[in-house]
Amino acid sequence: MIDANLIEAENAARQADLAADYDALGARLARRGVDIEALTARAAGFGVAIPSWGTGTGGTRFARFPGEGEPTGIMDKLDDCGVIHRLTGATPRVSLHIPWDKADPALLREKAEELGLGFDAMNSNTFQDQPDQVRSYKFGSLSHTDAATRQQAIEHNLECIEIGQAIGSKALTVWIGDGSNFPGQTSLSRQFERYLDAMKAIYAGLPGDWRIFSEHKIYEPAFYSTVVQDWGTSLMIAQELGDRAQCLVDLGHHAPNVNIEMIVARLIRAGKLGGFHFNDSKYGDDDLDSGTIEPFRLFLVFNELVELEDTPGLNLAHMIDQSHNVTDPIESLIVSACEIQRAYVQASLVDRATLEGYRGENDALMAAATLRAAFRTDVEPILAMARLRAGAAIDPVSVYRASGYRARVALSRPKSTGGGGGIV
Ligand SMILES: [Mn+2]
Repeated sequence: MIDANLIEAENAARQADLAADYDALGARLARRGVDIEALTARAAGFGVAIPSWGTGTGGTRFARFPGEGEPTGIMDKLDDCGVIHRLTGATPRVSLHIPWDKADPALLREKAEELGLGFDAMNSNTFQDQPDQVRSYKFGSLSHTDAATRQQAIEHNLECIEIGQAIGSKALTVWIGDGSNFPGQTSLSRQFERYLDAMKAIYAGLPGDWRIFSEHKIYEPAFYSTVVQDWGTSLMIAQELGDRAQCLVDLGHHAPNVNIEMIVARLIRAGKLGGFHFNDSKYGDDDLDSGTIEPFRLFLVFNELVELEDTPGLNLAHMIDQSHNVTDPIESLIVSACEIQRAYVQASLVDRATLEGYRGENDALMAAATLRAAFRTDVEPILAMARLRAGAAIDPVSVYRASGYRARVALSRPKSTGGGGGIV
């Protein structure tokens, strides 16, 4: 799909400059006692999963403006994910959304294998009604007042596990839109009890080597109360369900100014951090591209992850969750994956022994300066070298544009219609 000769030619044109930049950075880092090769190895070992739904143009509740050559189904989406991984070498897995991505598991497996991809956590969907659905989720799903509706939502989640098992996934992420729009509309306590009971039924069907992730979100689509509204509730859920239940932190699902890196540290302490949905935001759950608004916050999240990376049992599912409204989704996902990888490498650069020394002396100014020294380091040559060595592209977006991939697939993919809201 992306001609190997094109990648090679584009890399060849940039290789001498990269080598010079890499050597210069290596020399600078060596003066700080840092081995650049160790960092490049860490960059090469880092992966983040692509959300299948992110490959199509997203939208708001006002409108959706699709571009040319949008994927028409899961096989097209997997092709696009294959392109992103081919060019970045940093996105080896795809996270599926059911029922949007429903297909013959054997075909899914075959296609993924062909593209060198695997599958990350499965995502259930009980926040909208499907055409063949018997009972509506208008007033909730896993926490609905009606037992039969709850049961329908439970069965959907069990089906997601079944499909996931057939394609080699090992986790299920549950996010629900349940909540209320009016004070008094629902019993805050009984609604949560119903949710817990339903989650216990799903947990009972979880295979022994699987995990279930509880994803919280402060508001939307419910605007007065949300059943799983914050990390405290998510932690309660994970603790009540059992060892294989953990919390998933979506960076956009918090109140403004919440200290997310502290939540990360607390959940790791509790053995309950399961994974991330990376994105960025300015005002709310904006689903903007990772690292575009608050790159320092992304760095601080990774700073906690790196500081605590030797915590026994820590096994994180890194996934992107974004909505691309004004860009080519493939380009946004390429850049986002690189930005997440960048934050990881920058956090790996923190001089932890020195930082500990300043902490011990209560030297707040120098402790903060130690973090900033890592954050300010331009690690692009490390990321580019990791890509080059993996056979990916030194400059992935340039190669993607030169490849003409989007125009080519537009010939065989029927034009997608605009239509109404497309929040994902
Ligand atoms: Mn999410």
